[in-house]
Amino acid sequence: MNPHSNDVLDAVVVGAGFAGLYAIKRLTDAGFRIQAFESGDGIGGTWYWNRYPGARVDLECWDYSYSFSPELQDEWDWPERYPTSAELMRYLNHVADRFDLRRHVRFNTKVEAAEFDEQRNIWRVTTSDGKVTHARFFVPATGVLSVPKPPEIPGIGTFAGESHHTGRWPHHEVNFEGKRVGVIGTGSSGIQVIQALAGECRHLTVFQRTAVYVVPAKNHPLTPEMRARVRAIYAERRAVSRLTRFGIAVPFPVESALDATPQERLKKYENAWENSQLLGFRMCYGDILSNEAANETVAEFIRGKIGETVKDPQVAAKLMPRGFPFGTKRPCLGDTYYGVYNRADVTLVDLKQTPIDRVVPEGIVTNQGLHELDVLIYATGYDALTGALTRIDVRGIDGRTLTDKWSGGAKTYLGLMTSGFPNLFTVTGPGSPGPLANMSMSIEQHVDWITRCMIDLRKLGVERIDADAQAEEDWMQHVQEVVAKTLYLKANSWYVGANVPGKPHVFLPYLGGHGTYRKKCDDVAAAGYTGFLLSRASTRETDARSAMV
Ligand code: N01
Repeated sequence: MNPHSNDVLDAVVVGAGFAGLYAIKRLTDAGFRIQAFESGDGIGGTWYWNRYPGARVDLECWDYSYSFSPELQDEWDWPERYPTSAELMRYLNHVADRFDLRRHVRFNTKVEAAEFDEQRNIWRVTTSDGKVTHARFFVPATGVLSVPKPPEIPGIGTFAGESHHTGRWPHHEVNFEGKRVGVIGTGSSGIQVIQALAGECRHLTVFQRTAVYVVPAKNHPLTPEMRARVRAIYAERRAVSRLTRFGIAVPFPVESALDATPQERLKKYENAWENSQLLGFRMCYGDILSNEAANETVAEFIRGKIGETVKDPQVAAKLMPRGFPFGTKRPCLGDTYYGVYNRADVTLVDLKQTPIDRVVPEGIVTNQGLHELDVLIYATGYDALTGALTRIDVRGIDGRTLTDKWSGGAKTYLGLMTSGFPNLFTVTGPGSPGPLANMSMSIEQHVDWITRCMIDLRKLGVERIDADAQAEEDWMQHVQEVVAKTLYLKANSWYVGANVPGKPHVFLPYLGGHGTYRKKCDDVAAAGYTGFLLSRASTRETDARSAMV
C-alpha cells in the first residue's frame, strides 16, 4: 500500500468522550482525514459508562467544560454548580451535534490492536468488527479512568442478586425499592452512590476499607444572574485558569499553614468548609500538600467535623481518615455524606476490623458473619492512567508491545509520546498533569498541542516523530523529583497504581502544575520539538528541526 494513498488516513482517534470529541474537532478543522472509534453505542466516554445514582463531576461546571468556543460557552445553560452525569451527557451530545462530529465516529467498535509499520511510517489499526484502518498517527483518547477494576474477592461470581460496577453502570433503571443494598468502596464513586441510595432502599450496608476525607460540595442550582456573572468575565477567567497549578482560576497560595495562628487557620478552614469546592482546603495554604505538620492541621479539622456530625462516636471514629495525608488520595465531595451514618437503615462495616471473607449467593461474608444483600455495588475504582492503553495490543518499533515497555512503570516524554512508538500521541497520558488538574482544560491543551505538532510536521514533510529515549528518561526523572517534594507518595492511591495488584508502583501524574507544564510543551514546540526525533520520508533520520527554527 502506498502510504500517501487515500487509503491511509491522517489519524485514528480512539474514544468519543471529552478528549476524543475535541480531537475530532481540532484535527478535522485543520483539514486532517480521520476516523474515530468508540466501543460504546453513544457519545460521552466516562460519562457514558458512569451513570450510577448520584454520579456528577466534582469540578464546577464553569471549569469542567470546553473553552474553545465562546459561542458554546454562551449558549449552554448549566442548571447546577456540579453537573450530573446525565447533564454532562446532554452537553457532550450537544457538542457532537453542534459541531457535526458524530459522522466521524464508528460506534460499537473497539480498537483491539495497533501496529506501527516502520517501512511506511503508518499505524495499522485492527477493530472488533474485523476491519483494518491505516493512518499516519494513532491518537488514543481513551481517558485516564475508563477501565473498571473489580475487587479480588473470592466467590464474586456466585452472588445471586444484581451486581454492578459504578464504572459500567447498566443503561436500564436499577430498582432499589425494598432492597438490601451493599456498596464496596468509599472513593469518589462510592461516596456519591452512598449518598444517593441512603433512604432509597430497605437497608444500605457500606463496606469501607479506607476512610477518606469528604468535604462539602455546596452544590446548588444556578440562576440566570449567576450564569450572567460568570459569562461577563468568562474569557478572563479561562485565561487565568490556563496559567494556574490546577487549571482553575484560583492562584496557589505561598503562605505556610504553620505561620498562621490556630485562630487564623480555623477561620480559613471554616470558610473553606462553608464555601468549599474540591480544591478549597488545598488552596488555604501553600504547604498543605508538602508539609506533614501543615497537612495535619487540615486533617484534624475535618476529623473534628466528622465527630460533630456523626452521632455514634464509634461509627465516627471509623469514618475518620488516618494513615495518609489529606489530599494525597483524591478527596471526595459530599453534602450529606457523614449524616448518612446517623440513619437506622445504614450500616458501616469497617473492613480493617472485619475483613471480607467471600461473596456468597446471599450476600457478603466477613469474619463476623453474613450480610444478606439483594444488590451489590462495586465502587472499587479503575486501572487508572495506563489501563485503557495497555488493553489495546499496541506494537511499536521492532514489534515491541506497549505492555512490555511499561512493565516496570509507564514512561513518556511530556505525557505526549512514549519512545519506540512513533506517531502515537497520548492525551492526558502518564507523565502529564492529567487527573491532578482540571481535566477538560488538560484535554484541550494536549489536543491543541498535538494538532499544532501535526500541522507543523505536515508543513515540513515530516512523516515520523518519536520521543527521544533520553529526553523521556529525563522527563520521568523530573516527574519523580517533583512528587518527591510533596506528600503524595505517603498514600496508596491509584495515582501510583497501588489499587491494581501487580501494577508497578510509580507515581504517574506530573505535579509541576498545569500552567508550568503548558509553558514547557509550548516552548518545546516553538524550539522545533526538542526531545523529539523527526524524520522525513526519504531520509530516515533527517533533522527537520533546522527547517523550523
Ligand atoms: O475509585 P477509587 P472511584 N475491598 O479508586 C475500595 C474520579 N471520579 O471510582 O482506598 C474493599 O478512588 C478502595 O479502598 P482503598 C476521581 O478522580 C470522580 O471512587 O483501596 N474495598 C476505595 O475505597 C476519583 O479519584 C468523580 O483501601 C476495595 C474504593 O474501592 C477516581 O475517579 C466521581 C477493594 C475505590 O476508590 C476514582 O474514583 C467518581 C476491595 N477488594 C470518580 N478494592 C467526581 O467527579 C478497592 N476498594 C465526583
